[in-house]
Amino acid sequence: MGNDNQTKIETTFHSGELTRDSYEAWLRYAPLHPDQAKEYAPWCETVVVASSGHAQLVATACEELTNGIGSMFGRKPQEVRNTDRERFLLIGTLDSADLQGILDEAEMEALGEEGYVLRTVEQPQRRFIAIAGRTDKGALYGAFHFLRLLQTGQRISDLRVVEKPAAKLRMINHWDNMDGSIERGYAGRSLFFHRGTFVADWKRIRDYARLMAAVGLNAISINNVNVHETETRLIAPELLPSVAKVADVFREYGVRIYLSINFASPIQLGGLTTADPLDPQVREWWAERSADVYRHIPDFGGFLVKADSEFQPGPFTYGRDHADGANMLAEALQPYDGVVIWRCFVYDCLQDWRDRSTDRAKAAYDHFRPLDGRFRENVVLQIKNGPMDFQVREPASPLFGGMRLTNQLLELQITQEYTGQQKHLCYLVPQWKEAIDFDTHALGEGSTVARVATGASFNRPLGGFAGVANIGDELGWTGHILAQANFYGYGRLAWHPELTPERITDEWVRLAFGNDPSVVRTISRMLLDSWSIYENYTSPLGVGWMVNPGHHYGPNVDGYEYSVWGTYHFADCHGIGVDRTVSTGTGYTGQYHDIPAARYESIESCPDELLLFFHHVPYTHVLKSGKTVIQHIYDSHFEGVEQAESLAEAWSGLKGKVDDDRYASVLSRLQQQSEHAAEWRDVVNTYFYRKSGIPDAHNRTIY
Ligand code: GCV
Repeated sequence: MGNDNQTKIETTFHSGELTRDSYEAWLRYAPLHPDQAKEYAPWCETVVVASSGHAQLVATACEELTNGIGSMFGRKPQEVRNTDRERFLLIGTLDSADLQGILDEAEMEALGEEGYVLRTVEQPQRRFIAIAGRTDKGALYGAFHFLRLLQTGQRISDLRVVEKPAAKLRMINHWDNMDGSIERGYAGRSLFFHRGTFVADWKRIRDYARLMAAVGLNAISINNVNVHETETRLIAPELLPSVAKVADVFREYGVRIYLSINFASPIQLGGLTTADPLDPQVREWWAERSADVYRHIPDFGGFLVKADSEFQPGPFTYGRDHADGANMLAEALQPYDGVVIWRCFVYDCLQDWRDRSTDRAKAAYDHFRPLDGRFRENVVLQIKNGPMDFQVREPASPLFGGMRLTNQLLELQITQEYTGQQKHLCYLVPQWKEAIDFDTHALGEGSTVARVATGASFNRPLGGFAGVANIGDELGWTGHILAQANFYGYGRLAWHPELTPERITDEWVRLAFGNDPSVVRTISRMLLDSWSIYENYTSPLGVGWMVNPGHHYGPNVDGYEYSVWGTYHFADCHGIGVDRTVSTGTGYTGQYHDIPAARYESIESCPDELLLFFHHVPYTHVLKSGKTVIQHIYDSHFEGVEQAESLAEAWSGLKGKVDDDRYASVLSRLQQQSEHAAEWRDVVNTYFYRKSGIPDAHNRTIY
């Protein structure tokens, strides 16, 4: 099994389709610079394993450590139980005899279930680096951290690292269908499914689990939240053994498996006449199904649910609300410590343009805020970062901080649905960081989305992050090789939301491309600038959408304006933007707490980049930048194309400094991006020139 897959991958590497580097992503473990190897070698020749009792993940950690070191030094370390060497690595759990006394009680407590220490310990006769967790999972994360230090050229002779994740749930959502397609997937077909069955490429899945664990991710849902007929059967007896096999592979890396379920399963699968969450037969059906799921997968994470959203079934059909629906499932999972992750992406997708008071942005808050306090403790509400749908620029969702008695999870989209579909470079870490750092003011200053979502603000038992995967079966995982940085960055932020985009970027570039300063500088700059470049040549000033409906690629200013989906920018010959104020608009600004509400309500204090999200203004309105809205649209679109071209130029300068295959693959996408950026510029500028009749102050070509 494993060998077949190995052969398949080897063959493809050698055929030159893509290098091993792109497959290995941030776990390349490239040979070290000789000076670094010399500095690290005395520590890294021997690994001592210290664990008490059954600790499966310590074995995984040890395997990672010895393989990683072997690859970087050209020689694997010796793995022993005891050593008389002067220097060595000691990996394991803190309760083992060798690691006793390294931390005091309080420090131990602070580490939690998944934390770890990396500590250089000096004892008479021996010095060692302890890589240790309170649990074996902590030790695994510690091993990956230590390997990262070596790969990125950090000092290790005086380590005092203590880490624990900010959030309990650090999850990946796959939108994979069992026919092998991926909804909004841009990197090939599903890793899990093919023609209605399981791919069973265990080597590949294991390598994916490694990539996840290396950035601290601990949960995965493997099927699309839009659950079709075949996927409904994933919780049925005939498919559960296969799900269990996938779970076995992820378990080796501390990742728990979840399934998206169909709320109407009792009807479609169970043959009942109703899926009413208050019906005793329905409740019993879910209890039985859950019991069966746990018979197959004792550490199953739980169910992810998209209900009453975009034509998915849900409790509304029976006159029940989301709390009734979620609680019914939560009750079924409770005996096994399972969790219900209930999505808040609920809105009227057929809103009429004549109805100016209905506002899609308000929908999630309107539906869920009144239910605060009604959800069981093992329900988590999954909320998209913004109130719309992963646009290039949106304000943070006011549901964060709007609820106090409900567990919450921040949903981010790693896959680039509206942000260039992995043809364009659009590094989203800076965007996510803005959402994470947004101050809801729910408990006064400092109640950031990060603190709310991780449960810290309101002392909630559960919380965290869910990222929609950008992964497919292409050898480089993400289509655009530089889009790997989005996956990496998501994992790092989910672990540690306080990390800066600069720090995460620097890490990723070093791991993926090595430590050559000019390479690190160039690629980091490209990544960090790319979101704002993409924004420049696409939808201006927070207005969003303007993409082709359906597939969401390429410019179409009125694509949604005149479609049945009801998502508007209201551009006419006088002005553009959506009035979401309390005083004259839809009232959306009133969903925020006082300080952000006031900031967005007033046209004077509303930040330029979100102006058209909150206000309808004439094209001649003068921004804080001093430009009129129309001139800003022209300037940013001309500039965006030049910037996109400069990305390709910057990359060209790396020829010979990065491997040829990744070089060529990225270059061709950057060239494509420049062409598409020019198309965006021309379509958007021409549209607004003709609507407004106002010429460009610099008289550039506008068709
Ligand atoms: C999985 C957007 C996407 C859909 C996606 C939906 C969701 O509308 O275009 O493909 O469906 O969000 O998040 O449920």
